[in-house]
Amino acid sequence: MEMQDGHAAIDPPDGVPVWDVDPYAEATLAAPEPFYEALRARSPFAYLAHYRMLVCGGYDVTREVFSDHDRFVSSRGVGLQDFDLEDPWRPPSIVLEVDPPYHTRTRRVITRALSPSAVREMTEMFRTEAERLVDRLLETGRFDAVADCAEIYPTTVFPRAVGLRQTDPRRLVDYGAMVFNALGPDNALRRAAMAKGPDIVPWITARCARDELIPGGFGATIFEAAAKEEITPEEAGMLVRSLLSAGVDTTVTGIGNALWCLATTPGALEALKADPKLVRPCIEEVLRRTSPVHGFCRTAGRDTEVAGVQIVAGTKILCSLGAANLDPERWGADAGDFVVHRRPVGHLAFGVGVHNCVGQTVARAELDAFLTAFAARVDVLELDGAPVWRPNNAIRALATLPVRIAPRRRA
Ligand code: OVM
Repeated sequence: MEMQDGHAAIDPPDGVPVWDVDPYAEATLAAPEPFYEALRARSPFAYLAHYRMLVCGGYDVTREVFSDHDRFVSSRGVGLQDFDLEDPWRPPSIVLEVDPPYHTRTRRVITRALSPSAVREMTEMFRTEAERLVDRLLETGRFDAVADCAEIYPTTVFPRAVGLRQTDPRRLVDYGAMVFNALGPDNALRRAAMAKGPDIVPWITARCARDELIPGGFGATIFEAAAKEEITPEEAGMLVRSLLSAGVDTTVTGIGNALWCLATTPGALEALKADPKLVRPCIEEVLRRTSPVHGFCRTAGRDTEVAGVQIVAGTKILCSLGAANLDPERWGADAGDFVVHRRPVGHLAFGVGVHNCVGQTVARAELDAFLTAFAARVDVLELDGAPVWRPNNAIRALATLPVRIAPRRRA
């Protein structure tokens, strides 16, 4: 068997267009919308000549592949590498990179740790910290919405919600970026991220020990399941690692992308200020419009067919959540616009199916606390320079977003 980028090289299935685009090129990652449109034009699938695998981005087909865990497995990795054929860079996640029935057992524990009632206990702390941060930003007036805001808020509240005794915002953000870059090919982004491993990975691993977790947090709940022998203590540590992998860079990205949407859409902040109940739909529209996690792969566990295309066992399929979330066939002709009133039910930003984001209640609560505090205090939000995107093999995030804010509209 021929290998390509850690997976079996497949031939183009009948009827599937061969395409020489590189979805992981930094220019594509930094400005993905033209790629998304060209991808949807090739629906249901295109063959990536560069990586000898499939890609999809139409809403219906992406949803079908992503939600069918029987045919399209996660246990062989959700990046380009096929874990049946190559060893992953770290022990696989026991919730992301596994299939039912094992997945059902670990997922149950992490679902409990991040349940709505567990998150509700954190909302007061989320709100207090959001108000404190926005007040500080208003004193400055001009700042980088990424370094001075989006990276500050989750690294303040999330380690406390997990119950970490020790924290390090830089390492937490960089570990997330590393885990997500690892899902791409062996490109410069992945290599630069991996180079930070020796500094970050031992520190992260140490944070996952039972004695490092304060009672009352998400982490302690996971270790309670070990005490009840639902999972082993080793599995508990691995699930805490999942919280630290998926809980920081994603929400940092969500807040940065939310401020980008508000700063670049006339009238959006005013609409939020006029109706605080619009914060929740606004969060969903930010997620749809910007897809903080832009794509994950699945692997065909057996020969199958989707939308008339024959797919052979072992085929890697890149599912472009970003493309599906902007599909005009699903969202209408204005799919590319940020429409704060849209209520985009069914967006795929948190995935779909048994692997759908288990932390989405936490993510929404953080975004809600932050945007509620922001809309209540800030009357003017303007770009103060050009936004710059930070390419990542699986995350669509900003590097910098210079903004100016003011508490009162100028005369
Ligand atoms: C994990 C995990 C879960 C979701 C996303 C993620 C790729 C990692 O369990 O480690 O980032």
